[in-house]
Parts: sequence; structure tokens; C-alpha cells
Amino acid sequence: MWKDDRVQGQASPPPRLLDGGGALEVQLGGEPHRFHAIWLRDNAQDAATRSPGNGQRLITLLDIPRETRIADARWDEGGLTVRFEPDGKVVGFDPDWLLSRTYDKPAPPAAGWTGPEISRWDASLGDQGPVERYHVVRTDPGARLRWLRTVQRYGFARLTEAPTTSGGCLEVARLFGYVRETNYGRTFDVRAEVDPSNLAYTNLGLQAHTDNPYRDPAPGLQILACLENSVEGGESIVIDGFKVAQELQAQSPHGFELLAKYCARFEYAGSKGVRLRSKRPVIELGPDGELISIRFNNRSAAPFTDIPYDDMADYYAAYRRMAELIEEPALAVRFKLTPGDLFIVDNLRVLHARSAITSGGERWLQGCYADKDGLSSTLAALEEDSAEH
Ligand code: NM2
Ligand code: OGA
Ligand code: ZN
Repeated sequence: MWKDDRVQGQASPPPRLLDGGGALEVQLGGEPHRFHAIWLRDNAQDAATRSPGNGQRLITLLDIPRETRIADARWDEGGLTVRFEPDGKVVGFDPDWLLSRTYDKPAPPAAGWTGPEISRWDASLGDQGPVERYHVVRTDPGARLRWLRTVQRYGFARLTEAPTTSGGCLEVARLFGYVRETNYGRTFDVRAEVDPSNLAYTNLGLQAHTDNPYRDPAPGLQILACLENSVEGGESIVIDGFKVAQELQAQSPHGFELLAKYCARFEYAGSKGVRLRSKRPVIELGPDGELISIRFNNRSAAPFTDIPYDDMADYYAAYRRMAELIEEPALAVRFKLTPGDLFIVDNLRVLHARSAITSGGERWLQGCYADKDGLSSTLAALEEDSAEH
């Protein structure tokens, strides 16, 4: 591979210095790409800049002269070899490494965009959505990779034949990361209780929601496993909040803007000693307009006090439109959990609901939360392993 790059490098036109060495332009993957001198120097991969063992940067920005420029750049045995001034440092860059880190591209599209790793979905995702068998995912790294890719892409996946014993959801979390303990416990039991600390612990239906938006940060993942279910009703419904946001934006760009621009408030104060409060938008965008997360939970929405009087009526209209979209059967995947079934959701994206429990019998779900970084990290590591083999 490296040899081919060298051949490609030699065949490419020589790098061109720009702005008196403040930047350069190189051909990579058949396209011209510009890089700034300071960016290249800061991202040098040599052993004096980055620890070869752990890859961490050994220097600070202040160790790089402010007036850093490119004195000379050419393709040779070391890939793209760059000599910087004033310090005379020479650094080689692997063209593949550069190609996968280019930044000389058009600005991101309009607000609400998502990256290529995300696919938005509706009811056509399938009757019950993507599913794998627990013991296969547990024992076969290939199946685990497939399952984690699914979670990343759709923010939702199911498992069957999972343990029906208490603590099973912890085993599932261990497949990719770490449990997030909260005031509800390391795990929580979802079943009807006499004096419920949360409406989840009743037979009521629950409108589609993301869990715990009153937390900072809100849990990134939720696993809900079924241990018993002999009731009528109590069906599970999941909806892609990113799809909902997209539909809302198409129908009402202004409504989308309002839900992204102003913060809502969320609160949980349902048990002694717990007063959880947050102030975050229902649709959260990054500074570059990327759709980052959805927070929606009727039970724990607090009075909104951060929307100007003049925008409140329109804000509520948009909030209602979103609530209507969430009820759309065409957007929802619906299924009934039986013992041994579980599902995982990206809790900052996919909403889940349950229909009311309408008969006697036993229904016992057990859940836990986990952070998303653990899942992304395990997924990336498995991707790297599978690329090497
Ligand atoms: N439980 C099930 O976010 C919520 O309040 C939904 C969460 C109590 C952990 C319920
Ligand atoms: C929850 C919840 C769904 C269900 O506990 O957060 O949404 O099916 N439960 O009981
Ligand atoms: Zn919930």
C-alpha cells in the first residue's frame, strides 16, 4: 500500500507553496487539497511530537513558533516531506493519513445535517427493526461489530435470547462499554408499583420520549430488557428523532429553528433528595449545524422560561407539530417484547414509547443506561481489528 502511495505521490504534481509558505496545496486522491503550515506542524506524527506508544501529543502549541512557515515540500520516500522554518524541522506525512483528514472542502450544508455514519429511518426499517441473537453477539466479534454498527447507524437495535435473569442488561452493556449509574440505580426495574417514583413504574401508556433529559449529560444509551411479559398492551414503539427533526424542518423551517434556537427546561423531583434540572434545546445542533441530539419527554418538561414572549406561541406550535409527528405510525417501529428480548436506543436520538397495560399479569422490564463514548470506542477498535485481518 505504501509503495503504491509513493508511486502515486511521484506521479502527482509537486506540492505548491501558497501565501509565502503559510500553506501548501497537494494532490490527494486526484483532488487538490490545501493545508496550513501551522496545521501540518501541529499534526506532525514524528516521535518528538507524538509519543509513539500511546499516540498522545508531547508538545503544546506554544512549543511551535508563531511564525511557522513551510520552507520546502516535496514527494519522496517519506511521503510528503515538509521542511518548516524558522526551526528547520523536517516532517514526513503519509498521503493516506492526510487524505482522510483533509479540511479544504465546502462548508457543511444547512442546519440539521448528519454525517454519513447515520441513516434516518421510518416504519420501513422493518416490523421490529434490526435484530441479532445475544449469544452470537457475545461470542462472535464479527457479529458484535455488526450489531454495534447497527446501533451507530440507526440508534436502535434489538437482541433476542438474552438472559431473563436480573442483571442481564449489565452483561449487554459490558459487551461494549460501561454502565451509567443514576439515582434509579445501576439497573432499574420497570414494573407497576404502589407508590411509583416515576410514571414509568405504572400501567400507564408512555408517550414517546427520550429518558432523563433532566440530567446533565443525559444518558447516551438505554438498554431495556424484558424478563416477564404476560399482560395485554405494554407494547414498545421506537421513533427516529432525527427523522422527526428532518420532517419538521421540511414542513416548518421556522418551527425547526425555534426548537433548536431556544432552550427548553426539564425537571425530575419525584423522590426525596433528588432535584434534577436541566436547560437544553429540544433539538440540539452543533455550532456547524450538525444535528447532535433530541430531548423530548412530556412527563419531565418543566415550565419553559427561556423563550421570548414574542416567540412563545410559535414555539408551542412547533413543539405540537413535533408531538404530532411522533405519533405518526408511518415513522414508528412497533413490537412487543417477550422474555429474553431487549432493545438498545441512542437516547439522544431515538424516542421510545409504550402502550398502556390493559390487563392483569406480570410485566417486568429491567433497564440500564450507558455512555455513548464506550460504544463508539469499542466499535472503532473492532473496525480497526477487522481492517487488519
Ligand atoms: N426510569 C425508568 O426519563 C424518565 O424519567 C423515564 C426512567 C425511571 C429510569 C423513566
Ligand atoms: C422507561 C420506559 C418503557 C416500557 O422505563 O423509560 O420508557 O415499555 N419504559 O415500560
Ligand atoms: Zn423511557
